[in-house]
Amino acid sequence: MSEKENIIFMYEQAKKQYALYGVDVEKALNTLRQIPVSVHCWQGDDVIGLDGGGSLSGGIQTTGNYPGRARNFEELKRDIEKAFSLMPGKKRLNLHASYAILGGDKVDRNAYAPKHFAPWVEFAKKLGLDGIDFNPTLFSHENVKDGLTLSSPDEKIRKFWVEHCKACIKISEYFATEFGTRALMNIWIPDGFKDVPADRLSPRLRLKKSLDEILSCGYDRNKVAVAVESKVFGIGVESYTVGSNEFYQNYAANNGICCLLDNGHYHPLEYVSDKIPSLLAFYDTVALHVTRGVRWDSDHVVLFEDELKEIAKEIVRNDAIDKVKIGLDYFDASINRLSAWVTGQRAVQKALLYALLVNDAPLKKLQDEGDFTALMVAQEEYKTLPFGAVWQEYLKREGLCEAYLPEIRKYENDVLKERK
Ligand code: RNT
Ligand code: ZN
Repeated sequence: MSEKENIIFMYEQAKKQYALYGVDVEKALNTLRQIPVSVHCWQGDDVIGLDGGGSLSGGIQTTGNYPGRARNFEELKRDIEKAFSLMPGKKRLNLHASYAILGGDKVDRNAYAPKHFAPWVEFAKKLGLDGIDFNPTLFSHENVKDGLTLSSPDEKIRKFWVEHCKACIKISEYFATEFGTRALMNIWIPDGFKDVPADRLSPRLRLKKSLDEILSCGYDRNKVAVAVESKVFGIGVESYTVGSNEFYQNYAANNGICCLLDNGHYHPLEYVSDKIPSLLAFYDTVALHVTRGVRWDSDHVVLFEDELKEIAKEIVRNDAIDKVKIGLDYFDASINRLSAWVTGQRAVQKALLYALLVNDAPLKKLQDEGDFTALMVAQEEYKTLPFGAVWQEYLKREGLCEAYLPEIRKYENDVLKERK
C-alpha cells in the first residue's frame, strides 16, 4: 500500500468509528477549513519590527540566537510565504504597527497611515489571505517613559500614544475595506511597575481616559473590532500592571468593545478555556492570543496540549466559531523560526479538529441528567478514537503532509544560512 492509499484506508476506518458516536467527520473537515486563524508576523523576526523603533522592550523577551532571523521586509515576506505554505486552513495575517513600511518617510508612530501598510496588503492578497488584523505597538520606542504609555502622567507622552492608537484604527479600517472582512485591532500596553506602587488608581484612570479618547475617533464598528488585552504581570513589571483583567473586562463591557484573552497572561491555575464561556454570556466577540505559558514566561510555541484542546472545545461546542477570533502569539528564537510558526499553527488546527470530532449533545445531556459517571467514561473514550487518521486526511486535502520539517530544512540550507 502506498502512503497515500494508507491514509485513505485509515481515514475510512476512522470515519466508521466516529460514526458510532454520531460524529460526521466530513462535516468536521469542511468546517475546519473555514475557521480563520490570524497568524502573527512577529515570530519571523523576534518581535523586532521594521520601523527602527529600537530594541525589544515592554517586558516581552525573545531568547535564543538561532540563525536566519528575517532582517528586512523582503526576508520577512519570503519567510511568511514559505511558512504559510505549510499551514493548513484559512489564514489571516496579524501585523504590528512596528512593521510599517515607511519607505523613507520621516514619520513617527503617531502619524502612520494606510499607505505605510499598502505593501503588506498587496502581499496578503497575493497569498490569498482572508484579511489582516492589527496591533498598535506601544513598546520598543523612546516614548515609553518610565515604562508607561497610555497611562503616563506626562501628557505629551500619553497624547502621543493616543494618537498612535487612533492612527492604527484608521489603518485597521483600511485593511477591512481592502479585504471585505472585519479587522481586529488589539491594544496591549506594557504599563506597570516593578515594585510596590504608591497609587494604583490614577494610572488606571488615565488609561481609561486614553481609551475613551481613542474610541472617540469615529470609526466603523462593522469594519473594526477593537480589543483590549490584559496581563497579570511582565518581566520588570512584577508588582502591578495598569491593564489588568478586571480593568479591561469592565472597560470593554461598558464601551462596546471586546476583550482579548492571551492564555499566557493569567495565573497558571487560571484557565482561558473557562473564561471563554464566561465572556460569551455577555459578548458577541471574544478575541484570543493562543500561546503557551511556561512558569513565568507567556510566549512559548503552541503545542497540542490539554488546555489548547479545552479552549478549542469551548469555541466549537458553544457555536462560537464566528464569535471567537483566534490569533497566535508566541516567539522562539532558539529553534528554526519557520518550524516554530508551523508547529504552533498546526497545533491550533489539530485542537479545533479534535473539538469538531466530538458529538456534544449526548455529553451535555449526561451533564444535565447529573450522570457524571457516564460523562467521565464517555469523555475518556473520545481520547483514544483515531484522531490522527482524520488529521492526516485533512492535511492531504490541503495538499500537505505531516512531515513538514524536510521542506523547512531545505529552506534553511538554501535561504536562511545565507543570512549572516
Ligand atoms: C505581550 C502580549 C502582546 C505581545 C504582542 C507582540 O505580553 O502578549 O500581545 O506579545 O503584541
Ligand atoms: Zn498577547
